[in-house]
Amino acid sequence: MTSTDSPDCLFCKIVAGEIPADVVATSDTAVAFRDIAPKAPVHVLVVPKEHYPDVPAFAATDPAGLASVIGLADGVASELADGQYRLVFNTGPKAGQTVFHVHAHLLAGGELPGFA
Ligand code: DGP
Repeated sequence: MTSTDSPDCLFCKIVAGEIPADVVATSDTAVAFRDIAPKAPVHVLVVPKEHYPDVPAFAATDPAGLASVIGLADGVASELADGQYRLVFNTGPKAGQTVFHVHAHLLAGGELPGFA
């Protein structure tokens, strides 16, 4: 499934440039843009251009694409922060996933609160 196969998907529309976003980096296969409701000094969402609903579907179908998302996130963390970061893939509504186009939350900048 490609991004254009999901016309109602918010992040497909951002990837397509149909909805504005503060894009901080792109690659051939992924786009990184600032989260609209940041939870850290640097809070960027990194999404593949192709549409997958969540990270297990993405990993099962395109593991190289998942590696590319992580690589783009790493580069953004070095560019906008000090290269130390947290990556979060919320998976499923009970875990807080609200947009069903796989996305990595890149959280960085300053001391991040611990969890668990
Ligand atoms: P999640 O809850 O894991 O599905 O994360 C979805 C994130 O998407 C959430 O942190 C807020 C962000 N978000 C929602 N709508 C928009 C939008 O229109 N633009 C941007 N940049 N971020 C959005």
